[in-house]
Amino acid sequence: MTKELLEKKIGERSARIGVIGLGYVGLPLIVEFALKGFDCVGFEVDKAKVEDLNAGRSYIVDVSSEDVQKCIGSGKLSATTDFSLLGGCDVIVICVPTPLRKTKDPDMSYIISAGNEIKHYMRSGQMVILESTTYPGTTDEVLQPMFEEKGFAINKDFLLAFSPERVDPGNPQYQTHNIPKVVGGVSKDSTDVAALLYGQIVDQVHPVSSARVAEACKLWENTFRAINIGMANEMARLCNTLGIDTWEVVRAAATKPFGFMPFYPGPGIGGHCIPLDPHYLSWKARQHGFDSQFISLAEQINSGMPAYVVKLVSTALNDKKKAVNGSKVLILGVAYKKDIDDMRESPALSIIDLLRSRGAEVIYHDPFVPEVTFDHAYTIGAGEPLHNKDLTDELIADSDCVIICTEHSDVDYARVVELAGLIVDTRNALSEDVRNGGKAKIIRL
Ligand code: SAJ
Repeated sequence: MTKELLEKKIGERSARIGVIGLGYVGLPLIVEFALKGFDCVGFEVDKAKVEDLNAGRSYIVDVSSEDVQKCIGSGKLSATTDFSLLGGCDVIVICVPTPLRKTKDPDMSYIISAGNEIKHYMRSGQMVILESTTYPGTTDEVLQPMFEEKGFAINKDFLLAFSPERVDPGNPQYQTHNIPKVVGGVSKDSTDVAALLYGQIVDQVHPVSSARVAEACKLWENTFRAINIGMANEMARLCNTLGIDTWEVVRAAATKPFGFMPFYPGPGIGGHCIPLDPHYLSWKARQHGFDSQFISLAEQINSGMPAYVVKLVSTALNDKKKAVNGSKVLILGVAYKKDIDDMRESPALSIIDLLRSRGAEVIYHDPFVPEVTFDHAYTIGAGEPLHNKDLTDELIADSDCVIICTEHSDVDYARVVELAGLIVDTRNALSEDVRNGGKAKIIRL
């Protein structure tokens, strides 16, 4: 039976592991398995990634090129675009994107494409694990029938499980090995063997009774964040209305040693997870006639923050008898969160678009992001990329308003406060001393 066969191979680390999708989830995962001595094959549709990896170069901030070189050099890791090699893998982990369509419905095309590749080359004795964040039911409703259509039977011929990824890009404290791994199979055998597999590379594995529980767990985690960030953003607007310092309130509330977890207001939420994942849950719920009000309310508040920031800018310029139209606005930090280079769903894109559509000249400085491109979803500038500008004294002094969108660590904020006339700080990046050290008028969320 597949269980015994795979348990033996995993135990003696002779199991050959395939990972489909070598992005911020798949690459750290496959490198962990390769460093532990498993023979690994990474499957990618992006030739450039394959070439980088086989040349020993990492393109993911949390994976060192040294580790990639070690794995490639030892022959434990290779990357390929040739999906026929899937047939030679004992375990296949799917780490492909799960974006939203324009209609905010799940885009399952990447999972289905990966499933079809696996199905095409499938042989008896394999285990498939899905890590991509998706709605409860995907593993047993979408993937399992694909493999059974080919005449394979669960447990007898294959095992199938879901294990949510929990990568927090740029987090120096938590990396693959010390983030507890939730694992749920479509059968007990699947749960047991998937738990055994992950136990080879992570300190703590948490088995659950089904793939659906594991899928729902991930969405609960990220929905929890989206809703609490939404609450922080609404509280910021409420405190602003009452003339209360939001950040001082959150800092004070965070002194409560139990029953409270601080979240902070910001210019909106970015990344490929928090803005999107809750919609996978609400979409599935709607299929069963359940309307999740919290998810849609959080989306409404969070997606409204860029416009709120632009309103703050407009009011502040107006107080200086300036219009947005014709003003020069400098954006500090455009990545979706601090000290990373990822632009996906970054609220800075919406802020830039709103300002430019109102006639402002917008420039940006972000040491992590050399170029920003706008697709046709934005009002103007589609196809006309913006390029990172060096943070010179002139650039700061010439701006009518500086917006701190992302609080990267390596920016000299004291110099910005000294030279700028007006600053809108959406991240509380400016300490009280820095705020008091310069002449700039400072507006905070
Ligand atoms: N944000 C706020 N206020 C906050 C926290 C975050 O405005 O209090 C914003 C951030 O600036 C960012 C967005 O929300 O634009 C998402 O931030 P995030 O910290 O959730 O970061 P992600 O999306 O890169 O990673 C998250 C993981 N982060 C944490 O748990 C801290 C985790 O939820 C998941 O492992 C990951 O998404 C994922 O891949 O699902």
